[in-house]
Amino acid sequence: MAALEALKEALMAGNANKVREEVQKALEAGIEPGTIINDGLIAAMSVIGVKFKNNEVYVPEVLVAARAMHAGMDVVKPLLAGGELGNKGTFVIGTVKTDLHDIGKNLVAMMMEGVGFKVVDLGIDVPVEKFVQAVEEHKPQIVGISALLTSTMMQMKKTVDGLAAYRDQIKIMVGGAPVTQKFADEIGADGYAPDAASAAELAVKLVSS
Ligand code: B12
Repeated sequence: MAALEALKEALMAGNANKVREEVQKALEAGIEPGTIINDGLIAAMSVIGVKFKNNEVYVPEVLVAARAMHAGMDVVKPLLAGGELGNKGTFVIGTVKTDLHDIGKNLVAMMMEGVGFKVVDLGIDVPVEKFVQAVEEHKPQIVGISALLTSTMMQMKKTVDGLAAYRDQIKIMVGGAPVTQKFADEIGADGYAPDAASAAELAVKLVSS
């Protein structure tokens, strides 16, 4: 959508103030919050994700773009409660025990909020028991597990195993650079996605199936 081009450019440049301004302008122009999120914020963040994969941008650019996306989300989020995106339920997410990477997890969390989930972020270095406790407490529809190190992938399996008693209540999604669809199938996860935008699409599919 042409009206969102300036917003997308500001986000890709990591200019949080400009993103806030452009979101405000888009709202004043009558563009729906859901459209601003999907066709503006998420669309631009997806471009950054692809550029990162192709080594055209690096971690600092990803971080400033993510921060700019947050700034934009903060402006639209209050308008979403009960809005057109609806309430998809609760999404619990965390990075597995002994793994301290959280940039990708945070992007996934943000995208989930964008498509209407209430997100409970358990942070990094999350032991199996903490995932279990969060399921007991928050009764989520989906649990997302992130791992960035080959050495922590088995921790992901342990987490899936640890949640066995809840599998009739929750769907489990896994992701992170070393994770593949094949690995996700092997450890018995319900879903895998290679990036935050497809993770959000898959989550919506999982709760509506
Ligand atoms: C930034 C970074 C760090 C930062 C982390 C900062 C932070 N706050 O996260 C710091 C410096 C702390 C770090 C530390 C280490 N790191 Co590091 N790190 C990276 C780096 C450069 C980028 C990772 C990243 O943020 N990518 C950007 C995000 C957007 O991508 P992403 O995480 O893949 O997430 C996307 C998808 O995977 C998916 N996704 C992610 N999570 C989930 C979850 C679900 C449910 C779903 C559906 C999808 C999904 O969606 C995301 C968004 O699109 C990578 C190299 C690389 N190019 O990937 C190495 C890398 C991951 N690190 C590596 C290593 C070895 C380490 C250290 C062991 C280094 C050391 N010797 O100290 C430590 C380990 C610390 C620990 N215990 O965890 C290796 C891992 C090798 C391996 N195969 O195991 C890598 C690949 C670098 C390398 N080539 O050697 N690291």
